[in-house]
Amino acid sequence: MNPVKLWSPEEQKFYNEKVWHQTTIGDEFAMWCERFSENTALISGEVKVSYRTLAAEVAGMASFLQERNIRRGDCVLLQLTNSIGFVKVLFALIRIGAVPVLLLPAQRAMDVVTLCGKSEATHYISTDRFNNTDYTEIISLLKKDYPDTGIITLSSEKDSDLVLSGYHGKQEFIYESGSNLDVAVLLLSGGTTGTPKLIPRTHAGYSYNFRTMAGITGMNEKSVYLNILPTAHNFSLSCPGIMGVLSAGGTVVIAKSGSFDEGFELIAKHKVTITAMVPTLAKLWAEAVEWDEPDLSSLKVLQVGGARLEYDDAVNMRKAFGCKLQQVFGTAEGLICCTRLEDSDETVARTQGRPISPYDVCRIVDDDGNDLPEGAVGELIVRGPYTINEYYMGGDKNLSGFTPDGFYRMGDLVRLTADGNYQVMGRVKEQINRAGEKISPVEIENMLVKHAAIESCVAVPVKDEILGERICVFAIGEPVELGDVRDFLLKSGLALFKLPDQLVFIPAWPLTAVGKIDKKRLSAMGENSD
Ligand code: OOB
Repeated sequence: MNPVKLWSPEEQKFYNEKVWHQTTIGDEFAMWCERFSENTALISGEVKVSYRTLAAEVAGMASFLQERNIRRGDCVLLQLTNSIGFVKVLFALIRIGAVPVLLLPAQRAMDVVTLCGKSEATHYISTDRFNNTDYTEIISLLKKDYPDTGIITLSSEKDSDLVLSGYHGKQEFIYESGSNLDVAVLLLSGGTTGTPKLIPRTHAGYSYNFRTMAGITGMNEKSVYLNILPTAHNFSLSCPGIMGVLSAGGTVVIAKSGSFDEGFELIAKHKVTITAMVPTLAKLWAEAVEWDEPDLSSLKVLQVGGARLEYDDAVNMRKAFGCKLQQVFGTAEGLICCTRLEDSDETVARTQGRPISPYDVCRIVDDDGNDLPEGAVGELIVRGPYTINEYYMGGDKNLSGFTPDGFYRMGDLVRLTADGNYQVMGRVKEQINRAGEKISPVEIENMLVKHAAIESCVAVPVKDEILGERICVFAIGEPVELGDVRDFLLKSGLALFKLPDQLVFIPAWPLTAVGKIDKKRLSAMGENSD
C-alpha cells in the first residue's frame, strides 16, 4: 500500500490525546470477542454465531488467507453479498493488517478491473454467483488484465450463506498489531465521475466514527441490528452499522434481501431494536405496515439516510414503525450528521441533524470559498478527526475534491437552521441519487455515445415518487427504444443500478444564458414527458 496524506502533526497530537484510540480495529475486534464471548454476534438464516466462535473462525480464516500469501499492507478487493462469510473475511483481513477494498455486490467488471489497477490489489475475494451478477465473468477479465492477482472464491451453499470452499486455516495466524494511523479499509466513493474513488479510512478515524455513532444510537449488549443495506456501504458498516453494534456487544441479524416480508419476520423473530434504510425502502416498508400488521414492538430506532427524505414521508414512517426515527446525512469520505434520539419530532422530520463529533469543523461557503452568513444556503465543507484528507491514489481528484486548506468538499448545498441542524437543500456536484445509490451521469454518457444511433446524450436526475430520483437520458440521434439502450449499456459493462429508467429523444439541446446545456431544464422536461 502506498502512503496516505494524514492530518497535520498538531492535529494528530490533539486527536490522539482527545479523540482517538491508540489501537487498531483488529485489536479492538479481539477485545470485543473476549469481553462479550457468550453473546450472539451474528445471525443469518438458521445460523447463530457467538463472539467466541466468531473470534475462532476469524482466526482460522486469517490463517487461511495468510497461507494464500495475503500480508499486512496488501490491498484486497472484497466483493461479497451480505453474509456471515462477509463479516468473517472482513475482520480476518483487518486482523492481518491487509486492507479490504469494499466493492459493492452490484459492481461490474469494468469498475472491478479499474479499481484493481488503482489499488494494486494482490487478491480478489468474491462469490461464484449472485442474482444477476456472474462473478466468473469478472474473474476472467481480471485474470486477463492482472494475471498476478490471486483469486479466492467463496461458494454460496448452505442457506445461501457464504461458506468458503476448501477453507481450512491449518495453523494459528501470525498477529502483529499496527499503528492506529494505518489505513483500515478502502471504501468506495458515491462518485461524481466514472469509476468510484478509493477512500482511505484509518483505524483511528474509522473506529472513532462507529464508536461515536454507537454512543449516539445507544448501542449495548441488548441491541439487535438488522442489516439490510449492502454491508460494504459506510452507513451499514459503521454508522453504527455492523462495527458499531459489535463494538457494544450487540447482535447483527443479516437479512438476505430488502423485502419487507423477510424483514418483518426477522424483526419479530429476533426482537430487532434498530435498523438502517434508504428513504425509498423505508417508504415501501412503511406502506406495507398498514396492511401487513407486523409485530414491530421491539424496534426502538429506524435510521433513514443516504438520500433526501421528504417531510411527509418522515412523519408517516415514524407513525408506521412506531419507534424513534433518526435521519442520517453522511458520506463515505467521513462526516456524519444525524438527528438525536431526544430531538423533537419536528426537528427529526425537518432536518438532517448535526455532526456527530464536537471536533468536526463544518463551514458553509459560496462558489469562491467565502463563509456565508447564518441561514444562507451554500456548499458544506468539512475537516475533522474522521474525515479523509485525500483520496487514495486520487491524482487530480485530490485537487478538486478538497479546498487548498484541506477541507473536504461534500458537494451538497445545505443551510443551518437556528437550532443548529443542517438541512440538505440540493447538490453542487453532478450526481444522480437513485434510491441512495450515487450515479455519475458522465459514466453513462461516455458509454452511450458509442451507441450507433446516438450522436450525443446527457443523463440527468428526474424527481421520482418511488426512487427519489430516476435516471433520465436525453439524446440526439436516431430514436431507439429504452430496452435497446439498456441492453447496450449492460453489455458495455455498466452496473445494473446505473441503467437509465427513461429515454427521451430531442431535436436540439436547451441552453443556458452562457450557452451550456441546461440540465435543470432537462430534469423538468423529464418529469413532464413521463
Ligand atoms: C451516504 O454516503 P455516500 O458516500 O454514499 O453518499 C454521500 C452523499 C452526500 O454527499 C449527499 O449528497 C447524499 O449522499 N446524502 C444525503 C443524505 N445522506 C447522504 N442527501 C440528503 N439527505 C441525507 N440524509 O450516503 C451515507 C453514509 C453514511 C451514513 C449515511 C449515508
